[in-house]
Amino acid sequence: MPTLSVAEPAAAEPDQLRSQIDAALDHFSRFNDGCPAQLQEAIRYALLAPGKRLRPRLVLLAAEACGGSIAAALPAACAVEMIHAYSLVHDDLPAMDDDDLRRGRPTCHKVFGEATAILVGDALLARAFEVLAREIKSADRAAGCCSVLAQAAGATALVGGQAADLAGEAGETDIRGLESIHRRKTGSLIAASLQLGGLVTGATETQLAALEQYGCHLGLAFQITDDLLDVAGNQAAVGKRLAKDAARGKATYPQLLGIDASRERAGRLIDEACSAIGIFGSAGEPLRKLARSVLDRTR
Ligand code: GRG
Repeated sequence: MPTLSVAEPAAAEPDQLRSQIDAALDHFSRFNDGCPAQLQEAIRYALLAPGKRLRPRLVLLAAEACGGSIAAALPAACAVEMIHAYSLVHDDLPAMDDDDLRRGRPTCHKVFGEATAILVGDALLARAFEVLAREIKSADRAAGCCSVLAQAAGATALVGGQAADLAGEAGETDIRGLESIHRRKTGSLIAASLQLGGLVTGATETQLAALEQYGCHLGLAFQITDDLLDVAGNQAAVGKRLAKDAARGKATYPQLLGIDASRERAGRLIDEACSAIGIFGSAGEPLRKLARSVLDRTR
């Protein structure tokens, strides 16, 4: 894997962050000759598709809040986006959520076939840890990042939440069951993103604990707004099929709490997320701004 060289931006403005993230994802998704051309094309189709890049932004902003640099945090930002992209590709498969639209485009298996889509997920999962292990310039910090991301992607978190969801564990009326699934399926990678940003920077225990709290509140709020978009969003803007949860009789926040109460709950969680990172002072403002933007999101 060639070394990534990045210019440090003057300030971490959202669009600058996005172009830095996309350039790094482009870099890390070029494989050498052992990777068949069609597999590489499919990996890049899934990874470079126009998602919001929420998780990598969180990594970078957490690193900055802790006094670190964007350049040092970019490999971790890419690693978490690779895990996220793999989970979307696998979630869209017929054996799981069976979707044909993702990020405004046909899903990976619709374009490249199911077998290739499974392999895309497998390759992204492996690449994420390769990038962390090779690119983080301290063996201890790299090991810490691998441990956090493996836990968040594993059987007690992302994969466990997905399994519980597929098994219909939440039932149709159980808010605690619903939150348990979302904390694992959605919240774990979001919380891990914050931890990664702190870990690459050598954050203190107090800073990591504040980021953990922020990540937990934000993760749940993000899922509530996802459920609200599923009910009342614009499909062209969201870029995926909507109203699927209701059609499948799945529990959602709007269905259990109503739309207004769901919005209020998301708002309270965002307030709590913003308070949790008070220790960072003005260095935490970009994270607070990002959290507030989740409440108004249209995609
Ligand atoms: C296959 C192990 C495995 C897990 C799948 C990603 C996932 C878990 C399921 C997709 C359905 C869903 C509602 C997941 C909750 C997380 C979520 C809201 C994903 C979409 O994240 P965004 O909105 O997507 O950040 P973009 O495309 O913008 O990156």
